[in-house]
Amino acid sequence: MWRKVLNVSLLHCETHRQSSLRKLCRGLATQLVEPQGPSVKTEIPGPKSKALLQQLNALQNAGSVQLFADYDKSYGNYLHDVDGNVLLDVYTQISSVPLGYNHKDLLNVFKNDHNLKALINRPALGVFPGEEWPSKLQSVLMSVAPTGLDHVTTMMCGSCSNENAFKNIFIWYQSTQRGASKSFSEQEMQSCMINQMPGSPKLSILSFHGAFHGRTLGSLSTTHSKYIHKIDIPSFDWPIASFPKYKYPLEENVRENAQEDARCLAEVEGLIEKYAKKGIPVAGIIIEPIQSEGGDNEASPEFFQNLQRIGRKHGSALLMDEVQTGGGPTGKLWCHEHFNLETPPDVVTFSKKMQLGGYYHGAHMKPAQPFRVFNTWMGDPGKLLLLESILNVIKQESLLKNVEKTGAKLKKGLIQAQNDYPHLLNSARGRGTFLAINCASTKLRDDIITSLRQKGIVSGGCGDISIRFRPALIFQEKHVDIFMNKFNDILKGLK
Ligand code: PSZ
Repeated sequence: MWRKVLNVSLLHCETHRQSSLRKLCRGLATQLVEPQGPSVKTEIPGPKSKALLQQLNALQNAGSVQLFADYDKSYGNYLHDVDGNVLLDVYTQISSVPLGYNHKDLLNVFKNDHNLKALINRPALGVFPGEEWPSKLQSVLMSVAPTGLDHVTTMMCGSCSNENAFKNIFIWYQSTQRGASKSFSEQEMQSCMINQMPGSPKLSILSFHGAFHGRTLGSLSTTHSKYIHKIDIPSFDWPIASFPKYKYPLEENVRENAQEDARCLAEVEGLIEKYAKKGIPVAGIIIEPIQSEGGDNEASPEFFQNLQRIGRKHGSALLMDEVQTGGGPTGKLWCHEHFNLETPPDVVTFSKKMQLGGYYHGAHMKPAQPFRVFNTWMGDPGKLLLLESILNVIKQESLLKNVEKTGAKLKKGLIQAQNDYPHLLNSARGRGTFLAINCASTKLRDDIITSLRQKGIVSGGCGDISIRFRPALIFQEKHVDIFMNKFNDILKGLK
């Protein structure tokens, strides 16, 4: 109805030849309003989604597709599907939509011709960057750089950010071994061409059980969340340590959880020593501030502080993978800033909510020669323009404060639910709106997610038994109420 009125008034505008009025009407037409709540008209996926699924399946394996969305109609916290269903989205494209759908400021970014040209004329940034690139990097990405990291390398996605960060760490490690001023030997230059030592050295990245760092060949060797990601793919022999598994509530299990930290840290140190002896030294340690795909597993600030100390003692760099945690959902732009590390991590990777991939790093990580970390696009100026607007909105609308407030309410609701249904739910946890809760079994978790979808809520699972929450930063307390009502209805039915 509202759309019809706007369309009619737009037509009316066209009959006037006054461009200012036309502009005003166009502005109005983009002012979609957020629905009051979800509305579900068909089973999900509905008939149209199913037909499209068939069409897509003829071209590729589309077995992971849940529904087809209508991105013209989707708005704010609500995802519309092609069957006319309207769903409250607490999953946001695997945690990658900071301002919800069709935010007005983002709709305006490419209405500016200059910005549109930056989008269309996508450069090979490593060779032909535009005049504005250095100043945009400075004013946008560096304005939110983690404390102490004054360099940035842009990339495409999360996997390739980690992948290139590994390369960067290996380059740094070898330069410390060789002495930065020394040039490559003839033997190194020749042997690397046939994947042999010493030019292709045996080095490793230590990762953690349950970790997810991407699916490209190098990053996949550090991913350990599900076998389906890894099976049939060759992997490096790199060390894998246990990630802490805490007992909840944290306040009641302080001693056990501290012991768990100590156990895992001892394992890290043991593995670093073992791999050094094996002739595959650990050049770097990669870790998520909160393990996400692996089940929203948290570790304490003390764990991270001690991990950094161990790395430093053995000459291994620390890479914080903030691909999923970065961009504000924990209440800080970078989750590791909750940990009070003694010194900045050596590398922090990002993607998802940040729109483009990449990594921040210290000056020591800057390769001495060009073309060592490089690809055609190396990021995307168009995405940086979107990020510029996103960061402005985060600041203007105090969205990190909003995340804290909304997250506190959601966490309270989840704790209440686990107290009411202790046989179904436990271990509510997380920071900001980056929250999760465990279900009594995998089947129960999957059933709850399916029931939520049928009630108009898009949520996601992680690990074997967890439901995770990854709403946009604009998620508000009223949305928490809508979610909790539906969630409690389902739990009541399961009693
Ligand atoms: O199944 C998948 O491939 C998924 S589901 C969620 C992700 C991937 N997350 C991506 C991710 C991440 O969460 C962390 C902590 N590090 C790296 C990645 C990889 O990012 P992309 O998917 O952009 O390559």
